[in-house]
Amino acid sequence: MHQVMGIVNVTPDSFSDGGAFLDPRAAIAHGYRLAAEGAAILDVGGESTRPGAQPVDEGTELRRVVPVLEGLAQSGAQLSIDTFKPAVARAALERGATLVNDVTGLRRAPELAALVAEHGAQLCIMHSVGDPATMQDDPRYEDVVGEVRAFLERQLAFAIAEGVPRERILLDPGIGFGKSIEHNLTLLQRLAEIVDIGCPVLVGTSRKGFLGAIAGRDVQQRLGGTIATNVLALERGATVFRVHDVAPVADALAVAAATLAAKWPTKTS
Ligand code: HH2
Repeated sequence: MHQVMGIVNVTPDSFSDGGAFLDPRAAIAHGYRLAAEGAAILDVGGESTRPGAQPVDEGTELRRVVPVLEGLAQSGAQLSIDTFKPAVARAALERGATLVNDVTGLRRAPELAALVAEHGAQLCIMHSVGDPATMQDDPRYEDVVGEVRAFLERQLAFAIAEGVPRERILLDPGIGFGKSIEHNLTLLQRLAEIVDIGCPVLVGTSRKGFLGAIAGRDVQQRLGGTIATNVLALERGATVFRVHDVAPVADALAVAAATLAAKWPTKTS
């Protein structure tokens, strides 16, 4: 059982599609396209978290995402809000979002957990270190998998204590967020140790820099690397796949899932 999460970046500066969907009509049309291509979830974000990105104020983020969430209400896909700001999460939850995707894993605003609980929504807790502005400045770990796992377990326990039922929580190792190429590869190789915590695991490798570094590709040419990493993550037990290119990744995952099960049709959501 797996789900594809399509990315809807309503930003001028996202690393791979910045500016393409800043106009709400373009973002809504893009969301509908991704849903038609097989995205069960649409992740709407109004602030880039790429390395070096500058913060966006709450008002700007709200103005970007609210019309898009409203426009996607009838898309048939589950709506997710990619934010760590409680006011943005609240506005999204009031407009039909049922998943809050927090790339700071409740570090920036622990009160997000109670807000999610109050709305009966789902929460994605992602591992990251520091801020986007500085997170790629020489990241270091003694044991990257152990440290990411310990962080996720700690934040999971906190979210449960704040009233979010365990079955509504997703965990994410945060590929590319304060990690070297080797850190990303180690986390993907040993993803089963994160899956072992017992919550559904979300992975986001789509078009990220380490894929380009390995294959020698610029940002628009990383679909092959995106597919390879998502298929391997599926094999290691991940269940939600956050991607820009929904159709080809959905096809790859469907074939990979059928192969792993030696069975078709396999349930895809
Ligand atoms: N990656 C990005 C943003 N949000 N959320 C989760 N849960 N996991 C991820 O790996 C993740 C995420 C970065 O990708 P993108 O949205 O394409 O870029 P930008 O942050 O520049 O908008």
